[in-house]
Order: sequence, then C-alpha cells, then structure tokens
Amino acid sequence: MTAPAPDAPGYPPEFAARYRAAGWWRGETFGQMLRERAAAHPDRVAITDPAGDGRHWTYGDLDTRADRMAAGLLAHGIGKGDRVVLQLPNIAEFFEVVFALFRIGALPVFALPAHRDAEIRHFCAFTEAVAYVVADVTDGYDHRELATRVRAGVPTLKHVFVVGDPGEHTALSDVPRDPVAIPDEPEPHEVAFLQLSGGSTGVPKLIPRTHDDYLYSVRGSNEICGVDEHSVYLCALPAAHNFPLSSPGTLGALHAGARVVLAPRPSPDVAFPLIERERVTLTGLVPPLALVWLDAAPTTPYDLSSLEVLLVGGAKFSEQAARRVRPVLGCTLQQVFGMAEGLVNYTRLDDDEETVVTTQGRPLSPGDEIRVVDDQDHDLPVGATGHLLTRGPYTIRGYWRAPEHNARSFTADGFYRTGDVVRLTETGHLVVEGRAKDQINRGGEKVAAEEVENHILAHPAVHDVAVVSMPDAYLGERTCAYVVLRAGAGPLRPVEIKRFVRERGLAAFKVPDRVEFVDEFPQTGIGKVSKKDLRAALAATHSTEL
Ligand code: OOB
Repeated sequence: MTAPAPDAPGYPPEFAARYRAAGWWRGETFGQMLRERAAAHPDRVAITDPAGDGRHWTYGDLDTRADRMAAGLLAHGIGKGDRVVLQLPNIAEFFEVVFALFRIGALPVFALPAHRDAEIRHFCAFTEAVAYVVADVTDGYDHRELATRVRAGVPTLKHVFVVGDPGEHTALSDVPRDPVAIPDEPEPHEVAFLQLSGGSTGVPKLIPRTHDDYLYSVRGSNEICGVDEHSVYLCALPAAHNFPLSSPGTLGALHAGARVVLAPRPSPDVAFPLIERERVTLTGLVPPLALVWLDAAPTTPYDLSSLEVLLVGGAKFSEQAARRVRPVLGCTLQQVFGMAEGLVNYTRLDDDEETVVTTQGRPLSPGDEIRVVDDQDHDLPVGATGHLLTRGPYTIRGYWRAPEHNARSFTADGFYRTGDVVRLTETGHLVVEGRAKDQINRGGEKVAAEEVENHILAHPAVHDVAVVSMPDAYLGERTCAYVVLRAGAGPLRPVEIKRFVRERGLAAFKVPDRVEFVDEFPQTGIGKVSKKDLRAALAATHSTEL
C-alpha cells in the first residue's frame, strides 16, 4: 500500500476554514454517505440497470456490494492512495467499484469508454495505476486486448479486472470478499478521485477532487435542480463524466436517496422507452443529443410526461434549440455550464424563460468567486466580454502532479483560468461567448488541439500541422487538421492522416473530421500560426462535409 500522494495542491487553510464555517464542507465522505442512505432506507431501489434481464439494486445491495468489493480490493493489495483507472460503460458495477474505491481511499481515475491505447496508457503510466477496470467488450470493442497491451508497458499495473468474460485477466465478480474493517479510512478533506480535464495540452491533465468539495457540489446541485427522494435520474451520458456524475447526476440522485436509471446508450430508441417504463423525472444531455431528442419526441410512441427537468450542458446550447425544449418535451430546461475543475453554473427552476434560453446560468454557490478579465487580468465591467477566472469551495487549486502547468492555469491567488470567454449579465448570469483555450468542443466532447497535433506530427510525411474547430450545425464544432507536408513527400489523402491517428490509439472523437493540405500557414504578427485565420477560412467556406 502506498501513502496518499502529496500531489494535489490543496486549499489554503484560511479558505478551508471559511468553507467549513459556511457549512459547505461538512466533513463527510462518499463512503459514509452511502452507508447512511443504506441505513435509512435499505430496501429502496438505488440503481436500475436495464442490461440483460434488468437489475434493481437497493441501497442495501449497493452498500453491501461496495463493502464486499472494498474487502476484495484490499485483499488484492490495493489500498489508500492507490490509483485505479476505471473504464466502464453505464452498468451497475460502475457504482459498486467506485464506492468500494471511495471506501478504501483508493482513487478512481475516470476514463471514458471512448478512450483507447494512447489515453489509457497515459492515465495508467502517469498515475502509476495499480489496477485497470474494464468491461469485456463494449460496442464491439474488446477492452481485454487493450488491457493486455497497456499492461505490457506499465510496470505498476498489477491487476486488470473485467466485468464479464475476463479472458487472461481477473473477473471482477471474483474479487469480492467478506467485509473487513477498513484499515485507514479516507478523510473528507482528502482527494476522492481523479477526473479528466478536457484540456488544451498535449496530454489530458488530471483533476483531484476531494470528498468535501465534491459532496458540496452534489448537494448544491440537488437543491438547484429540485432533486429529492422521489426523483428518478436517467444517466444517458457516459457515467464517468463530471456532468452526469455530479450535476446533479448519479451521485446527486444517490445523495438524495433517489433512483438512478442507467441508459446503455443515449439515443431516443433506448432512452425514451426507459423514461416511460421507469418514470424518469430528470436527465442531462449535451446539445447534439438534446437536438436529436427534440426531433424524435414529437412522433415517439413513448410517454415522456414524467420528465420534469432536462439539463443541457457541456457545450453551448443554441437559443433557438433551447426555446423548443418546453413546447416539445413538456419539461423545464436547465442550462448547465460546468467544468470538471469545479465551477458549475445553472439556470434556476424559477428563472424566467428568457433567462433560461439566453444564458448559461449562474454559479451554484455564493462562495463561487467570478472574475471577468481582459488579456492583462484587469477586471472588466459587468456586461463586457472577457476571460472567466474562478475560485471557490469546489474548484480545484491545481491539477494533479502538474506544477508547471498549474503556474499557467491558476493566478497567484488561486483563481482557475477557465479558458472560457464570457459575459456577465446584470442578474449575475453568465453567457458563454467563446473560448480562448486551444480546444475544440465537439458537441461536449473536448479535443485538445495540441494532443491531436502531436500525433499527426509523428507521421513521417508531415512537416507541420494546426488543428482548429470548424462550425457544424449538429455538433456545434468539428475538428479540421491543416497539414503542411515535408518537401518531397508524396501526395497524401486525408483518409491516410485519419487512419494514422486512429492507429496510434487515439479515441475516435479526436480523429480529425477533416484534413486540409496547405503549403503554409497564415502567420500572426510574431510569426506564430494564426489559428484565428484558419478558423475564419473554414467558417467562410461554410462547408462541414466529412
Ligand atoms: C463539462 O465539463 P468539462 O470539464 O468536460 O468541460 C468544461 C468546458 C468549459 O470550460 C466550457 O468550455 C465548456 O466545457 N462548457 C460549455 C458549457 N458547459 C461546458 N460551454 C458553453 N456552454 C455550456 N453550457 O462540460 C461539464 C461539467 C459539469 C456540468 C456540465 C458540463
């Protein structure tokens, strides 16, 4: 067992004291939270997993399973402070493992189902993970083979646990043991897990969230979204993402003693029957999915009338689409502008319709400090558009093991530079106007330009590359890679670049949607590639065909 790593820049003591005094940090862990809910209502259903013949785990079941899994993990030598990369689809075992890890103080690293060799290898190697948890095959992809490849290159990785047929690895169902006393229980102020940043750098940064701070964001979200024990939350997005996890998400539902319904896929053909059958009351979607739901709802045979609240976030939801939510789905829209680093903004249930459709909400907490600044970090007047900086009771003070990056991403007094360009309204709501970070927001899935550029640069025929966003009616943005070939390199087809990137093991959503070969890049005044000009050129052509 390793000691907890002193790798996460903590909150300064005077801030921690203030957050405790305000009642925001309550000194509770997620492991204790589940224990209390299970004691209060053991027979209430916590999780409905429609996979196979359908499973309903009560709070009592989940609590017992978490205890047994915790004992099994301890028996495998996994303990406090250890990192465990978790890559599971929306299945009940996700929660069994997460709560087991919370209980023993080992840190889940929340990979997404779409991640492939490049990302998983990085997460395992960078965090010196001791275990990797996967499902055997998801959406036709064999994660056991991925695990075998990753394990060969990461010496710390001792265990691969598989839901389903384990192949050469260990079946997750063989791990549980009779519950034991936990030797060194995690403290509420300690890091509970590592979330992934959307990022703008060569490799994704890891976000250390504590029990205290994350539980506060979950409680606050429940209050704002009206989640109580009667709520039924449909988890339609990948469960590991911060939005469906905590805004208010599955953890919000479990905190409220409500029920989580897991959707294997978010498409209407899967989600709508679940809404009818399980009487779902709220869910969260990224804008492209919300558009698909809005198009499918008018002709669906399924009864969606139980749906009270639809949260939409992760990327900008167009005003035009936002206006359709109430008439088409018959429920209240809440826009969510959040980030895994912390700050979450919501439109409120009692905001007037104009505010709901034209803003991205206001901060969750009175403790959230918001600054809108110019390029020199000077505060701008209300109504002016500028860079959003934030600090508060659930926003991190630094990424995990990234001191150099932290010096750039945080101000000296601890404000996080979100990279978002926003405007504050008189009512304190935020309107997202754009982005200063070198990232493409592909319908809520974040693509760091530099990460994709580095992979394309590894191609022997490529001299230089610039990855930029291009407007897209459905996803909001797609990625375009502008490529300069080496002198003398033979002609290349776009598909060859795409295939090259895919074969390097990058998640499919990061493979450029379009590749343009150019002789040179437009330059800025100081000789850097002008991505602004490249984006403008793409916007002008107005074509987003693949
Ligand atoms: C959520 O979290 P991340 O970490 O994947 O991405 C955060 C970034 C923000 O900095 C912003 O650039 C963008 O995603 N974003 C939005 C937005 N919501 C997020 N941009 C415009 N409008 C919105 N409504 O995406 C996330 C985390 C928790 C809740 C919801 C979303």
